[in-house]
Amino acid sequence: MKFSDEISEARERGAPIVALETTILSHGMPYPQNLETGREIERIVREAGALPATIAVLDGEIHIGLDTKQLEHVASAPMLKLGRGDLAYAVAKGADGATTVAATAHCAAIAGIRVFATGGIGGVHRGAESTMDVSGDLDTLASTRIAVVCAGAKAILDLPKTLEALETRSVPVVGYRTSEFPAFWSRSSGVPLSLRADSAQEIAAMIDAQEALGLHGAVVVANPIPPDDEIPAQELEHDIDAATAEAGAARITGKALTPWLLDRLFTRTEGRTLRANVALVRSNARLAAEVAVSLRDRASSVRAGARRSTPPQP
Ligand code: PSU
Ligand code: MN
Repeated sequence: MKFSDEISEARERGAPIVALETTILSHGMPYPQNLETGREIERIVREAGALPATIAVLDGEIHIGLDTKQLEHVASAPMLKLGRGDLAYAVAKGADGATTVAATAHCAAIAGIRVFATGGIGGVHRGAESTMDVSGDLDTLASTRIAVVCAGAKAILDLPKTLEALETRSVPVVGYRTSEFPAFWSRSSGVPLSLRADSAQEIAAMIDAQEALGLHGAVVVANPIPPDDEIPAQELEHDIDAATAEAGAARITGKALTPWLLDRLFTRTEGRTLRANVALVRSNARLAAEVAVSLRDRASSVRAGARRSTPPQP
């Protein structure tokens, strides 16, 4: 693993860090909007008082924190799409690859990073009862200690089944100021959530408790897209159904399916889904940074409390 100077210094002083993934840039958005988005979310994380650690595999090395040229390379050059199961291959081959939620979560967790911002997590695809297409993100979240801030799961998925699968894996999904699972481009999915938090501090307390209880899975923070940027679900339903049918007819499967559907929706909606996608990633980056800052504040107040309660040495 290669840490950027900034991130290795941040780790040493316990500064708040937010991990960011690269598959959304390299396989989820066209160039140059992807590069602009990558830069902007890094800026948002900084503004909120944390440091952005964008993660990718370059020449077989896992980079935690990218410089300007590396981010540009990720956004413009061909990249493998790396799930957790592809990391070892990319490292051994000396390849370039963008990391999915699963691979980013794994790399962030082994780097000791506790908070990660993305767009939407992968999940159970529509028609999974026959295709068995379930994103590797779900099993990774079951066994990886990280908090993932997302706008729910992409509405191209089967959202009720995705939530069921998370529940089976004991992955808590906490709505941020909502009691509904958000549907990525839309705020509402009609699928209720039983856990809700109304501040970054509450989320940080939950992450600390998850760790204190010895639970090794992720916490999923579901942050609905800001109201001004959302596309109401009923306006998208037809395009999603049509794009899903087109993918079936064109026999698009496996790793290619999610990027293909996102691209089809971008075209079908004349860029509306991309604008919404960028807006929700920005909002997730901001909330993730606030959570990372709260976690740092909690840790420093624990240390200050320990100092106060230590009896003076003779
Ligand atoms: N959200 C987006 N765009 C994306 C993805 C999520 O807005 O490109 C990516 C994430 O990296 C996620 C991956 O981990 O899609 C899931 O892919 P699959 O369904 O093949 O597991
Ligand atoms: Mn899949």
